[in-house]
Amino acid sequence: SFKAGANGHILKKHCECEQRCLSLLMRDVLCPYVPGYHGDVEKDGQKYNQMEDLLAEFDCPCVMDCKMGVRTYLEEELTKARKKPTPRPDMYQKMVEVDPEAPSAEENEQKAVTKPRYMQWRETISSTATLGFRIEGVKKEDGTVNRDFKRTKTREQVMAAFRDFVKGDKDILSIYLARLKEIRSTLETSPFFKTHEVIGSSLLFVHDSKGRAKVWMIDFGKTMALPEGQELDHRASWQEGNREDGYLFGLDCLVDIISALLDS
Ligand code: 4IP
Ligand code: ADP
Ligand code: MN
Repeated sequence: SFKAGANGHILKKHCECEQRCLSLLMRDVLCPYVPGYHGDVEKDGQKYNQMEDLLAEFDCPCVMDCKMGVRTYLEEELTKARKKPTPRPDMYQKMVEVDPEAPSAEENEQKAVTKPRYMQWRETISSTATLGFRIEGVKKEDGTVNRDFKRTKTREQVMAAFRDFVKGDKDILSIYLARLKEIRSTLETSPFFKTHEVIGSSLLFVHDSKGRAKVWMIDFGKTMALPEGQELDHRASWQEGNREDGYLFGLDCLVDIISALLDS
């Protein structure tokens, strides 16, 4: 769903929700931590959002995508699945590929699961449910991609993955840590962040062998404005209806884990 665009921009398949968020973010204190947004364009009959290529300033970048929050689906997907459950054979398939024992007898019968059921299962086999974030994938400098983190769950497993990602380089880790703390303190004052439920968004870690390292917030396809007057804490636990996402809970854990790596 991505394409290379003009003057170093990248094109991501258009999404109304993401467009709205990126536009608002350009005027928010979070602006330095999200890709620059350059409006929408149409190419070969498909609409795209045009944004800054975050990898442009790096040589052979190493990239890690961490999906933030304790919850990875919208509350409305839960309501929908209850009212009118859509069987998802594709998600059943993805589930048995990781763990044939995971589906219930009924799910095995249907050869399908609902979306929230799949998403919750993904949250609990990974670190999402306990640490408030999970590693989605890593791209090495040679371009090889590793998406095999579905069962990376414990603090120790996450630490090992980060250690491997930076190849033990503490200078890179300390740049990452400083940037994460900067993002955290900015999030705590951001009007945008206070008034949005941030679901399925990632922190993108990028470094290269020249010692450059940076982190950005990306993917606002499921970031929703709250009703007028409502605000989120982003650390409180989620109860259905309160729309808490656990974003800062996860960021606190991430900061803690990288600090521990630096101290070891
Ligand atoms: C995917 O599961 C991811 O959770 C996607 O989220 C989600 O897209 C997909 O839902 C779901 O199948 P795996 O990562 O286990 O393959 P993201 O795009 O943030 O990675 P949504 O639409 O929820 O963003 P479906 O319903 O699109 O298949
Ligand atoms: P999706 O909605 O399909 O999950 P994301 O926005 O999360 O898409 O992006 C998927 C991947 O594409 C990210 O993990 C990252 O590697 C890459 N990516 C996304 N946005 C940018 C960007 N602005 N610059 C460079 N790479 C990006
Ligand atoms: Mn994503």
